[in-house]
Amino acid sequence: MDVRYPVKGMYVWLPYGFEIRQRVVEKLRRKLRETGHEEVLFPTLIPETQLKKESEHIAGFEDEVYWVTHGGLKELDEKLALRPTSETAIYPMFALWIRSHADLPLKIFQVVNTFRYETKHTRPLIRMREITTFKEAHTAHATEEEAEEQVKEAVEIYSSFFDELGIPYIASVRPEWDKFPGAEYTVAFDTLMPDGRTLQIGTVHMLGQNFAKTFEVTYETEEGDQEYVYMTCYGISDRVVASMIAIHGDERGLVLPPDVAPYQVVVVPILKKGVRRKILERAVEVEEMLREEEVRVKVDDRDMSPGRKFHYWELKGVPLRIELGARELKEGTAVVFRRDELDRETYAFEELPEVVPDLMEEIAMRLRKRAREKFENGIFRTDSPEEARRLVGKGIVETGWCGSKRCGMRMEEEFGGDVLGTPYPEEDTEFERCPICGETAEYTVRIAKTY
Ligand code: 5CA
Ligand code: ZN
Repeated sequence: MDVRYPVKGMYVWLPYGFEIRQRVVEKLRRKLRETGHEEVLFPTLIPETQLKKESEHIAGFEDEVYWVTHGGLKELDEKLALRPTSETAIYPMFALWIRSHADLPLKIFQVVNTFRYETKHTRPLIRMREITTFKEAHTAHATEEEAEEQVKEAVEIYSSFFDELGIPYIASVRPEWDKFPGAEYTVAFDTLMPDGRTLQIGTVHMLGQNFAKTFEVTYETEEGDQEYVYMTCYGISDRVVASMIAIHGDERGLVLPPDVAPYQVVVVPILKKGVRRKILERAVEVEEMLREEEVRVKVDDRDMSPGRKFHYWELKGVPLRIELGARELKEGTAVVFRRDELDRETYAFEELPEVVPDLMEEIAMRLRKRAREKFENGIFRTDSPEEARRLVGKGIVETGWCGSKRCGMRMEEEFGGDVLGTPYPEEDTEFERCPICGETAEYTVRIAKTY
């Protein structure tokens, strides 16, 4: 991104980053379509009365809303909000669309930009005032059980999405004081960034009937009664790209999972007098061979030293580099360099169409495994408050909790982190006591320094 754009918290996507983003979004789109979600696109502006209708919701977002007050010089009759999220845009339309049980479940999503006047330190991809890749899904159901099932499905969709990108995560039920404004409860996905702080990379909210009651979203049951629907919503943003970059990257730059890499293979010809043309021809041959296997491949024939090209593509995170010189030409081989392990291996030229797809799969698995191991090493379990204080900041600390807000707040203060919540799905705690009050631990609770 170009971070020099002159509005705080707003950044410019550049072509290479944009292509990575596109592939990440497409992956998510596919998963949502496969599970019966349909894509829609709502307007960016929300009338003030509509935004303010759900009291808890607006209380949560009030400080973060950008307002459009004028059309040209004329003051608008009603202020319009730039959507901070779209519940209050979408649900009044749900009320019009949903008539009977036959219209349910309704599962839609959109990928849009949303606006939040964030007051915490803004950063590209992580805390933006214009969130440029806000994928929000919204669903309506006849029964509470079906809505609960939808929460589970959403958690599964996100889990497999993160898995494929090699992003490790844990899911937690956020504490009451940190749930989504207007929700019954929130399940959040957190990953661990290299500096020991967690990043919330996705959330699934059980909305119950709260918004349905506010916006009169009802349906006619088989018996002919009018009932409120149960709703869920869940979202993912640019933060997924941020965590992918931060978690897999190294001191040479990006390391991209082959799935979302704009180029999966770059071919660098190492030209030598006398055989220049032959080497270039060989490079193009490799390109064609791999393209046939649906590999995204590029021959870098720029007039630049091979060393500089190596650095250039390493910085960009291209998973595999094929080096072709006079020696390879003579021996009928190719040198293949792996970006993840920074390792070279020589293969017979004809083997490439088989070797390259295999290596890409291996790289994806290796990235995922390496990230998962590091993540597991950043999860600490302790029942000692001193230990907890020492470990918060190094990663995620799990300890016992009586469940009271008072003790939760005290943990935040004394341990110097935020309460991420309790494990999802719910599990019996291994801890005996709450380290603050000494009462029986009802839950395992997670605390970490957060972004
Ligand atoms: N309507 C619901 C579900 S879409 C909603 O708005 N949930 S949210 O507030 O939790 O946002 C969804 C996700 O967007 C969060 O889990 C977080 O990963 C991401 N997100 C939130 N604020 C920002 C921001 N300022 N910049 C980048 N990503 C953000
Ligand atoms: Zn307690």
